[in-house]
Amino acid sequence: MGMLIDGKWNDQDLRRANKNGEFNRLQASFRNQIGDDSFPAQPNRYHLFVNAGCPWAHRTILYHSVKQLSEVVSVSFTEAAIGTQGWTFGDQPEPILGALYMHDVYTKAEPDFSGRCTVPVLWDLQQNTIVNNESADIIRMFNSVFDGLPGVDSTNFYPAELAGEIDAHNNTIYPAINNGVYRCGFAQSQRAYDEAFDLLFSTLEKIDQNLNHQRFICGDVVTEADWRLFTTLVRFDVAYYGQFRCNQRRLTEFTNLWPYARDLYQQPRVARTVDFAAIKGIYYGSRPPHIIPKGPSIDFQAAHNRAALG
Ligand SMILES: N[C@@H](CCC(=O)N[C@@H](CS)C(=O)NCC(=O)O)C(=O)O
Repeated sequence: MGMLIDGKWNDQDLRRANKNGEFNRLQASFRNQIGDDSFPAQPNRYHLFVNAGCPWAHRTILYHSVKQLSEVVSVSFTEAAIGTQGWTFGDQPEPILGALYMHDVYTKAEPDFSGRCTVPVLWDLQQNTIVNNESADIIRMFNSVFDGLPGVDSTNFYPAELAGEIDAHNNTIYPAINNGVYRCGFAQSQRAYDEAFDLLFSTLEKIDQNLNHQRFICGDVVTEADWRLFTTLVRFDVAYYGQFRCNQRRLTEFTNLWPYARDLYQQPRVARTVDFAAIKGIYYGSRPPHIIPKGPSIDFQAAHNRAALG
C-alpha cells in the first residue's frame, strides 16, 4: 500500500500491526472545521475525494447524497482497487487538481507530508488545501453546516437531545464493529484475531437484541449512529465475512440487524450510494490474486416490515 515520507512516496507495504499482532489505525492528520473563520460554509468552495468501496469514505458519500449536497460540494472518485501508488484516479489526472494519485492531493496540500494517504479527503478549492481527512468529522459538518443553502435537506442526524446517546453508541460501535472488522482482517496473531472476533460478534448480538423493540439505534428516528453502523453492515456479507474472516454469522442470519440494514438501505437517496462492485474491488481487487468473487447475491430491496416499530 505505501505512504508518504517527507513528501516522497514509499511503496513498501508498511507494517500496520503492533508487537502483539494487533491492527493499529493511525489518527487522521487534517482536522479543520468548515464554519471556522478560515473555512466558511460557502457553496462550490469544497471538494470531496472518495473511494466508493471504502466504508469511511462511504459515510461522506452517504451524507452528501442524503443531505442533497450535490450542488454545494463536488466529488471525485478514485478507482476501486488500491495499488503500489495507493489510490489512483485512473489513466487520466482528475480534473480538480490534475492529480493522478491520492498522494498527489496530500503533497499539494503539504509538500513534505508524512503519513498514509487515506480517503475521504475534504478539499478547500479556494485555499488549495485539505480541510479534513477524518470521515467522522466530515459527516458531522455535512449534517448541518450547509443547511439553509438552496436544495440542501435540513434533516438533523445529530440532534442536541440525542447527542450524548449517539456519542455513546459510536464509542461502542467504532472499536467493536467499524474498526473491529479491520482488527479481525488485519490481525497478525491468533490472539488479536480471536479478541477482535469475539468483541465484534458479541456487540452485533447486543444490537440485534435492542433492535427487536426499536426501529433504529436511538429509537424511532435515524441518527448518525445508524449511518455509521450501516456502512459496515452493507459490506459485511460481501467482504468482511470472507476476506476478513468475520464468519461466525452472516448479516443475513441476524433476526433484526438484517431487516434493519434493509430499512436503512431503503431510506431516500441511500441505495444509490452503495456500490457493490466497488466494495468487492477494494477488498478483493487490492490483493493478489485480484479475483473478484461473483457472490453472494443479497437482496437489500426486500421488504423489511420495520415501520411499525417506529
Ligand atoms: N480515519 C479515517 C480512515 C480512512 C481510511 O482508513 N481509509 C482507507 C480506505 S478504506 C484508506 O484510504 N487507506 C489507505 C491507506 O491506509 O494507505 C476516516 O475515517 O476518514
